[in-house]
Amino acid sequence: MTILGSIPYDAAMKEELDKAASILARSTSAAALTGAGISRESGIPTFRDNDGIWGKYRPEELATLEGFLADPGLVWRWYMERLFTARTKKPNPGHYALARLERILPRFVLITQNIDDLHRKAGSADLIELHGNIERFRCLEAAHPAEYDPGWGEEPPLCSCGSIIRPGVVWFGEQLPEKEVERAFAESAMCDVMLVIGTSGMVSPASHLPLAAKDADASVIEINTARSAITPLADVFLEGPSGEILPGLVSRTAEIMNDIQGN
Ligand code: BJW
Repeated sequence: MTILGSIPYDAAMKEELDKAASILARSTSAAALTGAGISRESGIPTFRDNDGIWGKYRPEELATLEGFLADPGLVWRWYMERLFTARTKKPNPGHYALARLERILPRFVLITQNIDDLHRKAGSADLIELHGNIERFRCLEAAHPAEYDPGWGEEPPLCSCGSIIRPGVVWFGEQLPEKEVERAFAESAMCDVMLVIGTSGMVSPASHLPLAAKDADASVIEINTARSAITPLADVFLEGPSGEILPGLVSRTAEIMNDIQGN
């Protein structure tokens, strides 16, 4: 891994950014894995930073099936509040840059752990949502999908089958959606470069995807405001906010692609 040494920060950063852009510009199959950090500049808190969600709330009470069964109303109200907040948030330049990357690279798939829908709002089309989506709901017993209804109240509503409706997100101890997780591992094993953006790499199985990419000889480019569990794997580590770094990285990638094509 190249680390930023004693050379001035801006020069070292430019060199790293060029290196990352050059890898991306030559890729034939790219993937990205995003986490909560990419949405922080949209005003959505992360989970494990100092001001993160798990510093204020107990995951075992709010993000497990056991917690939901113990107090369905508490969990329901928490997700409704987060749903209404998420709806007021807009994609930031990092989300838009990834949507642009999908348009310029020959092949690009975006794998996200986020439930906030901001990648889709930014225009990313080939999107794998590993942990569900805050806009989706299903019933507990039969997994019948449910559409959000503005008439819903403070307690989880009932499905037509009689079972209670739960948020369509993945809680701790639950399996990830099978098709999504299978495709995410398949894409990771076949990509030649994986961008890893704004994730602490603490939660499995998502945290295994960069390893799967690395095992298949892909380059790993990480963008994060701090070192993470993924950093030791990274070929290039771009330290800083993704909303600032990604637009420049994608523009530089487009320039190099143009040069390669002789334009
Ligand atoms: C920036 C930035 C900026 C900031 N720019 N960067 C023991 C018991 C039970 C289970 C387990 C166990 N040990 C392991 C497990 C498995 C468990 C797990 O991994 N737990 C670990 C925490 C230990 N995983 C699971 O349970 C998963 N299921 C599973 O494995 O099934 C099989 C199984 C079953 C039973 C037993 C064992 C295996 C399911 C995981 C579900 C995760 N769900 C959540 C909540 C989703 C719904 C909701 O939002 O309410 O998903 S938890 C939360 O963490 C959320 C996230 O998607 C996920 C990952 O977090 P992320 O995105 O990495 O955020 P942070 O906050 O951690 O990091 C932010 C990063 O951004 C930081 O690095 C910052 O520096 C950076 N950053 N600003 C760039 N501007």
